[in-house]
Amino acid sequence: MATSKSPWWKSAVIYQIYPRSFQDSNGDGIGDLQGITSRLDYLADLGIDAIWLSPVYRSPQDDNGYDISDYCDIDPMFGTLADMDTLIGEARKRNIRIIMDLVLNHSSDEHPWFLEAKKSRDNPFHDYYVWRDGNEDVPPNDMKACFGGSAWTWVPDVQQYYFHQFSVKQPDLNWDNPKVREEIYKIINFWIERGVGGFRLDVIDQIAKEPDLKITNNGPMLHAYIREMNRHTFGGTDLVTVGEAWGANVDNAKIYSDPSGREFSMVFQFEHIGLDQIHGKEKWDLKPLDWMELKKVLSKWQTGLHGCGWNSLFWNNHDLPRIVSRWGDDGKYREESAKMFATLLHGMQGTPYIYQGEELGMTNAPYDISDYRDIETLHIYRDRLAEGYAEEDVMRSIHAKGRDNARTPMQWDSSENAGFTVGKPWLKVNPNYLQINAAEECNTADSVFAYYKALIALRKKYPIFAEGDYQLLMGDDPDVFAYKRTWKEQTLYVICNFHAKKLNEVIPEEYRKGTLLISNYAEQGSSLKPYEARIYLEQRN
Ligand code: TEU
Ligand code: CA
Repeated sequence: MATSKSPWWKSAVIYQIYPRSFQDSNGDGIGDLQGITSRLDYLADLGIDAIWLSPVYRSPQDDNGYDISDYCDIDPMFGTLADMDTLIGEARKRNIRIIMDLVLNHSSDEHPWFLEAKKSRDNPFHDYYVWRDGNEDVPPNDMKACFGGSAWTWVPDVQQYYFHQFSVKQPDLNWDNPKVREEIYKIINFWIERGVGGFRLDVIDQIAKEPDLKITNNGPMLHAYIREMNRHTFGGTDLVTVGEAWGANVDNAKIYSDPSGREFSMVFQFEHIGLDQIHGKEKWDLKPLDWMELKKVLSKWQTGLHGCGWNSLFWNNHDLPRIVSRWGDDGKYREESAKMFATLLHGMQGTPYIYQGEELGMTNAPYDISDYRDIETLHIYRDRLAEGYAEEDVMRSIHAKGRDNARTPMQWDSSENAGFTVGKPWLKVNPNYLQINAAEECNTADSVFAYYKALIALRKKYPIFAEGDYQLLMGDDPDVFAYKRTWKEQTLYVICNFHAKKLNEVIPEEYRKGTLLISNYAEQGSSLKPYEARIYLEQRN
């Protein structure tokens, strides 16, 4: 429990659900809302406070729901508004809040606004989107879309190009049009009235784009738009709001998450996530993680926002590969490394996010290209082959970084399709579900699941997890990631071995003299075993 003046989300743990991959209830091979409701007891047992639900709105599913054609209805594939109300109500009974994913930078090209907008230049909806003149063969500039090709698509009926930062089916909304902003506030208030607990705002740093200047994120009007949205919707409520911002740095994160509450509760930023790609290139251009850099970056965010902003803490989401496969060991030390990463993150200040299956130590899924479904993966495969890359190099990148690594169905038990569906799953189940599944782990005292559960319980029990400051220890040590957190008469020592090797260096006695709160090994020596992690609590006087 945080202090009385602290908002609830400062001591909360948020669990992300990717609905199409969580639990299917009707055998069509696609996860749905009734499926999620049926698994709420599992989440209550884990101890989480809120669920961030990836989009379930009506959508043609070009980008798995991040292309919305009706913001105030549920896609029939996922259920109905009544199912959503049931989920919200059943979750509330278990003290779990539902956080909706708002995709406000763009809509689907099948949204009624866009269907109107592309009819004629004088259509009242035309200016809901971003258009530029040009001629059919020469786009306004050379900006590229995230999922392949130009960011500009020609519409013969209006003799103009529309702008899209993502796929051709995700036209960018024009936030400079006050009517668009009003419509957006209505949508947000619709969900607030339905009883949701907050919002995750997709690529929010890209809404104030200035395509003529080739500005995508952090446009000049960005914070003005966010503040206006805040005033007209969630401002002054106890809702949690988290802005996804690939372009955030410590300085602007303080603006986004200023404790005055003018913008958001926190931002979801990715600086640590880019540390295993070649600088200035794409995520597919792999380089080994520089572990010292990871220490530096995470520490910078911890000290940078202490007292003047708020961090989101995460390794995983629906766009990222699985952490044990990425930076840990998904073979021999799968469990130890999964627990070590959990310790490192959950010991920090901020709100931890757990992405479905992370609490089981789920791994990447190195499939053939024909087994992947993600629009981004399929594009990069085609584009890179066309550019002359060797197929095996492209596949190595996809196996390391492809988004479907995170999207394989949740592994519930050892029955067919891991208990995810009785039908044919939309994306292949990872064959390792026989060893890695929830049923097994819920019944095992030292499982990854049990470890996450214990970490969550510690955050609830000791306010120091939410409140304490941060100081990096053993900063020059190439193997140990250690830090201390101080609050009132308490100090927390978090000590982790990032590697598969047993270390020789002795951990100073001073760090080890408190009570051991948690560890991924049964016995603790003066040095660290492979991927060993510990948290000690020292109580003064
Ligand atoms: O992601 C933002 C984003 O920029 C991603 O495209 C990201 O760069 C990529 O996944 C990493 O390779 C958000 C959503 O999380 C993502 O699922 C959507 O596809 C995207 O926005 C468009 O809405
Ligand atoms: Ca279904």
